[in-house]
Amino acid sequence: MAEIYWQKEIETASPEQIRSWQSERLVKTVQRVWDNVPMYRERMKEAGVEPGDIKSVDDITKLPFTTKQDLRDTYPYGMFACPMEDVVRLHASSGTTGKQIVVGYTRNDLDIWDDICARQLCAVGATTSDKVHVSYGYGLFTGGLGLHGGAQKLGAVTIPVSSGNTARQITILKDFGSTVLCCTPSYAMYIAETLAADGTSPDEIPLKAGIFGAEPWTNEMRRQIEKGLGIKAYDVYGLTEIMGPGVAYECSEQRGMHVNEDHFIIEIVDPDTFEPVPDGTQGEIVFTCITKEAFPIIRYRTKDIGVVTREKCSCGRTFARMSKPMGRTDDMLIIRGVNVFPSQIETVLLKMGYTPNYLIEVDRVNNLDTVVVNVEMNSDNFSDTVAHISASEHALEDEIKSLLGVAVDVKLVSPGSIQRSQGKAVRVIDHRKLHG
Ligand code: DLL
Repeated sequence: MAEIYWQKEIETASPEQIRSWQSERLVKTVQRVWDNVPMYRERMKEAGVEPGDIKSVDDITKLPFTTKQDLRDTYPYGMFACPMEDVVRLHASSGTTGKQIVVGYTRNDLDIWDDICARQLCAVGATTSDKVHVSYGYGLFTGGLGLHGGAQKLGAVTIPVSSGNTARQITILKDFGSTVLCCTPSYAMYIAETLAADGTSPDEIPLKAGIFGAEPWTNEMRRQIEKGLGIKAYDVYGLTEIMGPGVAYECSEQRGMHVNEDHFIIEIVDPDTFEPVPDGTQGEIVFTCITKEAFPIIRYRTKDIGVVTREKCSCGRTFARMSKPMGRTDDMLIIRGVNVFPSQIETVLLKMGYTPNYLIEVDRVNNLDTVVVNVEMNSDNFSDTVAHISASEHALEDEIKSLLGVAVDVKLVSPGSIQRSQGKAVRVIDHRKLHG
């Protein structure tokens, strides 16, 4: 497929040009937050830094980090860097715990957001002839309106379906002839499953590509979605605090997501010492927004774990690429001293022929952490014989133990018994937190 760009000169700019944009924009942003956001001014004073000390992108490490707690402490509008008259949209995110956080956008911020989502759409081959079916939730969540804005700016036919009512999603896919689907990967799996149950072959719908993100998903899951929907599935990354979807986007090479470096600076830091780590080393992803007017955030610790590379990509884009985040530091399970991400368990399950319908339950019994991985059987590996089920459970337990080094109990459950998700899937229930 020929690569299509939305803003070719920017997406293929030289590394020197990108650094020069970043330096110029970082300097301006630091001055903007110093002038308008008391929290940043205080933090910078505490760190002994003034706007004049920030002359280029190399000086970014002099600036203090921002955390979700800072956003909660300044709730709702304490970190806005422009007068409320200039704000034209609010979004919010509650996360799994704690008070929600509120972010704002000026007209210019929305324009940039539309552009970066249009870059994503072009990178998957979408043009004005495409029909973009947006099944991310609309509302305070950024998924729906984010991709919607990109599709509309691109000039594609935008179909604002939002999430839920899966039977209706399928009718629309068929009758309206959607060609690009945008939703969470777990919802894409559910749509594929419903399509199969409906007796519809993927060849009967014109869908050709999907833009899936907002939660971790593995390459094994990508293959199942591609098969189930008869499409090519692409990853998209983003978070409310930074912008929403489109902070980083996958191209046809599918070897990491290009970070929109003309708007965001990415750093990877050691999650314990917060010192920057070299490219290629795994760590916590940190972002700085350098063009946002309403909500420019400085060195935001995302808690997502990933790797960045600046190796050349054959798609022609020059922006650095980040790996699929394997999970968040707060989703990492520490099981008897071993660190495990749910996505690593998912990789094993899918390799062994199961579907990504699973639920991990963690508990503490007699001061010992226990983990039960509930996994759905499917038509290929279904059995109702106790001996057979038990042998399959042991085979999965052995594989998880040998690949990840942790002992878990696997419980095979009947097809369809694990709740399906229409947005972000719940993969873990931690009974320890619920008791505590
Ligand atoms: O999930 C924004 C979004 C909407 C991204 C639609 C992509 C598509 P939040 O609700 O604030 O925003 O959640 C952000 O979701 O810190 C990651 O932990 C996770 N996440 C987002 N995209 C990916 C991805 C949206 N592609 C949090 N892979 C982030 C893995 C992802 N995790």
